[in-house]
Amino acid sequence: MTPRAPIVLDSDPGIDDAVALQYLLGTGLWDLKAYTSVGGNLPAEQTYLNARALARAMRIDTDVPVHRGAGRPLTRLPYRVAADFHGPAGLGDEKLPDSTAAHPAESSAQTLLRLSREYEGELTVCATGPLTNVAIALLEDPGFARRVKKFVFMGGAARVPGNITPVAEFNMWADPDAAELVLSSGIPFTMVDLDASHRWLFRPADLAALEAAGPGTALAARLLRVYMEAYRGSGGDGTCPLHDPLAVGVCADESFVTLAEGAVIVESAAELTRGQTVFVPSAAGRIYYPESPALTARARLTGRVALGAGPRDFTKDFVTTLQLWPTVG
Ligand SMILES: [Ca+2]
Repeated sequence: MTPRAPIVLDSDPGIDDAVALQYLLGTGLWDLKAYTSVGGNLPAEQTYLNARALARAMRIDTDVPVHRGAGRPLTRLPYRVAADFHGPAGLGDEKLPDSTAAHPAESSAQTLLRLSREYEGELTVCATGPLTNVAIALLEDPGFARRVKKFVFMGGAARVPGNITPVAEFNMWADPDAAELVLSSGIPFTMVDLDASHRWLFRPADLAALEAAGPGTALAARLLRVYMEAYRGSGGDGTCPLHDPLAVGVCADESFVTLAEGAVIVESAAELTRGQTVFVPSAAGRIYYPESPALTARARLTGRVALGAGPRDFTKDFVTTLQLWPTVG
């Protein structure tokens, strides 16, 4: 049997973050070394409490430490509550009990740094919230970028509209300075953006399958029902995207998406286009900004960007895999 690979999930739970954690555990592929919370969908203290409660509900709180993220974005005002999509406390209508685990002194960013040293060249980092913690780790030690094996994040919109402004995806918008710092660090990144996540939808039939699967998926089904209603309320068709779970899926199998090589430059100066992710494809082989040596150099810091769905059915894998990790509550 292949040993399970070390991973950190850096997350701002949040409904889709919550089911992304259950999906990660269900795959059986990963050795989850830490669950590092970050502010985003909610203020940092609430995402930390939600992460602890989820760790308990998923029966990992005695094995996997949960860490507290930075109290605010790098330069912006504190995170606010995205209650429209995630409910007033971030997890729909749930009131999950807190874990009884001790509160670790180590912050999320410190944990990322420590694990990047302990598992140099092996560690996968999956981020499903704003990139504040990862940016702080890089500010503390730029070597973080070359020690991680792979950095996969949910965020951005390469060629499709945004979901918080016409051009910006929420995670990139919430801390654009952090995002630009991370994506210009040389870290080997894979961006799982709206271009891909809006292609793998969770449908009423999938919800029915989870509801029929018994108590182990009841929490996920209740959360996803709220999430689907939120999307319906904002003009959706009764389905919801699987943003954060897809990023976890891509950590193990890139065939869920179609990838292209290129730079992603995040707008962090202008307010109108704050958090816009400008995708500069490598394939074209041309220089897009000949009059700006800085942008020309920046465009050479490339990674992999999801531009659409891939051949393997992610929604199907998600629904099956959740059932392999029953939760309590
Ligand atoms: Ca998230």
